[in-house]
Amino acid sequence: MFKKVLIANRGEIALRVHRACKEMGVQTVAIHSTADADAMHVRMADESVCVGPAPASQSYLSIPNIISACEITGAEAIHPGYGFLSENANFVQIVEDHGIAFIGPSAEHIRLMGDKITAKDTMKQLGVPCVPGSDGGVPTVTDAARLAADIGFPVIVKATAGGGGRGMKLARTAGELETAFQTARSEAKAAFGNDEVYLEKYLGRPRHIEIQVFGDGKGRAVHLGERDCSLQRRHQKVLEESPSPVIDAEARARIGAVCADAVARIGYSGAGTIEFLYEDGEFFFIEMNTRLQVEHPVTEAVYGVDLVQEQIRVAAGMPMTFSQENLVPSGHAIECRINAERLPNFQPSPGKVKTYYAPGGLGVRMDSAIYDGYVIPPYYDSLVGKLIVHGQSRDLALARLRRALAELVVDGIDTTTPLFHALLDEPDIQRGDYNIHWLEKWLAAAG
Ligand code: MV4
Repeated sequence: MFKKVLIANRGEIALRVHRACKEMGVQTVAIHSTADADAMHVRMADESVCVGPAPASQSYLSIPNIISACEITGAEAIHPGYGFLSENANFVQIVEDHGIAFIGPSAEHIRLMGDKITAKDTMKQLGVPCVPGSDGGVPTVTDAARLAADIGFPVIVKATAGGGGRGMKLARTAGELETAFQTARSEAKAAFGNDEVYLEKYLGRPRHIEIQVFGDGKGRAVHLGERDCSLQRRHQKVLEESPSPVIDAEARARIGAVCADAVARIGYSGAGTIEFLYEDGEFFFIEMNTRLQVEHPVTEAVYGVDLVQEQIRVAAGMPMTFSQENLVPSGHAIECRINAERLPNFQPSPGKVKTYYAPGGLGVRMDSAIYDGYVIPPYYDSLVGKLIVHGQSRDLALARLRRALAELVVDGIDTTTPLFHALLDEPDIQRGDYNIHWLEKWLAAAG
């Protein structure tokens, strides 16, 4: 096992990784920007290194500074958390070239899944069901028109370097295709320096369901069921739950086995998430994320595991403790993302937290790095906490969520907490009857 791990992140996820390390007897090194000198992740870590000024491009994204921090402190491994450098294959290569272990998949697997065309092609070859569409890239409008006529409208044009909703254009009819194609191309060129695009049948009212997978890097892999992440605003998840209200044990076992088999066969190492659109009882692969996700705690609650400790073990060359038959889901978990944002427009609301009181009690987990008197800097994303509840049934989890939200106090700034109280009053949410468009429609109707 590693003696010392550097955590290349900030906020709640840096604390999350620190906690996993301490329980394993591992020393931690925090990195921080000048804006984060008073941050909880710095206070809690065994050591800390300032890696640059406030802008992330000069601190949390500065590869030379982070490598230097490792060398100065003698950290043997880096945990990237999510965001920042977590899916940067170039970073992973540099880390490994310096004899430092990266706690995550190989640079090759990150690169493979980062290119959405090769990811989809790979998954299709491995027997994972995919959205009908082009086989690979579409070079010209003429090709796009011929393919779209085949697939049937509406179609969606996606950038191979995109993902997470970036670089997509919808064409409802043949008349809209040329504009969609050219716009997708030029936006992709500008945003990613890569204008390659592909075509998919557009699904009108799917749910976003993702499968958590975990591989040991030696050809063994397991799945840990699904998360339903359909409640999103502008491609940002707002609330996630596991299990999905629409997936039964048989469907879970079937798609889970397909996913575990796929990642086993590519020799994948560590945590990964296979994203699907789910419509009319069918799964359609869209993307794979090669990182620990924000919403991993709902899976941890339902399966009773520590995904971060397992990541660290596998990165240290130790065997995976998971086996498929020992991974038995129990109960229902829901996560609410508490953002420092002002409703109804979700404008960022950084500033001083006067009072913070975290909810507690049975089945309640609050992952946050804020504290009384903490000043939320304006430079980073607005997530300030995740409230995760677990109960024996979905109805009990919803009741527990209502109770825990009522206990939460974050004074001095605006947060998205009132949104969750309102959502819990909605019959559709209570029934689990929602798709990827539900939240935006509801917010538009609320004005
Ligand atoms: C789609 C789609 C409909 N049909 N692909 C958006 C994020 C990216 N990961 C994939 N996205 C979508 N791809 C086909 N073929 C609709 C979306 C989509 C979406 C997906 C998941 C969650 C929220 C969404 C909101 C708008 C569009």
